[in-house]
Amino acid sequence: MIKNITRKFSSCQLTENQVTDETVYLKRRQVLKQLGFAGASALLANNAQADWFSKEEVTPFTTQLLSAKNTITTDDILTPEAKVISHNNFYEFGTSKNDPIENAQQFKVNPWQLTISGEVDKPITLDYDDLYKAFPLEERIYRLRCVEAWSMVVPWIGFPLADLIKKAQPNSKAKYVAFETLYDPEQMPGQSSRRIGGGIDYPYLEGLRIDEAMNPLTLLSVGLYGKTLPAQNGAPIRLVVPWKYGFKSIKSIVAIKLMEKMPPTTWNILAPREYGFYANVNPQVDHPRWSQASERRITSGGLFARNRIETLPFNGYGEEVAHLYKNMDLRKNY
Ligand SMILES: Nc1nc2c(c(=O)[nH]1)N[C@H]1C(S)=C(S)[C@@H](COP(=O)(O)O)O[C@H]1N2
Ligand SMILES: [Mo]
Repeated sequence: MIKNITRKFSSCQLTENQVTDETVYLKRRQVLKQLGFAGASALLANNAQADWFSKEEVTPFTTQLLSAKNTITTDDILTPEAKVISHNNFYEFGTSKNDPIENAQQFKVNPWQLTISGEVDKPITLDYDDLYKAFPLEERIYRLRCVEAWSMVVPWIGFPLADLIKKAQPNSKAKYVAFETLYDPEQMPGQSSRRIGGGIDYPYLEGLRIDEAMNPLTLLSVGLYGKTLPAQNGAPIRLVVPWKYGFKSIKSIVAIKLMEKMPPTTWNILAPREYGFYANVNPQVDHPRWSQASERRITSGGLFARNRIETLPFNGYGEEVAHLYKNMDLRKNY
């Protein structure tokens, strides 16, 4: 299921199709055609972010295949891009799955500033361009498992969070990492209305233990499907922690702070009995209101409608991360 291969991208700002992967996208395009999806390109033509399979010519590889022992991909079938960018949780733009794609289109991501501060010797500020240029970008195909029991398979583009943290030189007090989403009620309607924003106290906050943050799987993502990240997926930069429930993968990050104490996190504050700080994907521990033993994999639908699958411990990434939790009882919720 897991292969030790990743595609590395040269560090440059991504533009549409600049980093299209032939093997994946051409194949999918053929599959879609065979299934009679040729007309789908017309439906998507209005959306510049969504037309990779409307193009007759696909830009040739700008990527190199190389083996990298710390990065992984999967053989799982990718969730179609049109679904990845239209079925979202981003409560700052509304609580329905289709609210973010509708309400985030005017979201301004440039200029942007991301600061790394706290228990570090070298605080860092990344400006918009730095997000794409400061570190080598690579593609990671990860499963994303939402606590609501649906999942996707997404080809992210980004760089390991560890690269950034190392550069900031954490001191010996740095035990946790806190993350904060932009607070801008004028742009984010959910932040100015509790009804639209689902009653969350914004800004959205998340956190990891330092060893989780430094794990090679933990990614800061700036793109997906070979393009810059759409606003609704957390532009310009979001976290992806594939072995944890999706709510840990905080979007549109403006601040990363190294901390001595465990930081407060949004869903844990709101409902501590339902959402732990760790929130590792765990089929043995049900949500108080539903089972976590299985999940609905979001696919192209139709012919692939049989998509109820078993949920795997750590979302299938146990080999990479189970050692981080040796001392924890996996039958309990954390
Ligand atoms: N700032 C912020 N980050 C967020 C959320 C949110 O509402 N606000 N939702 C989370 C949840 S519950 C999930 S499942 C993922 C969804 O990411 P996607 O829309 O790219 O699939 O984003 C997470 N990050
Ligand atoms: Mo989620």
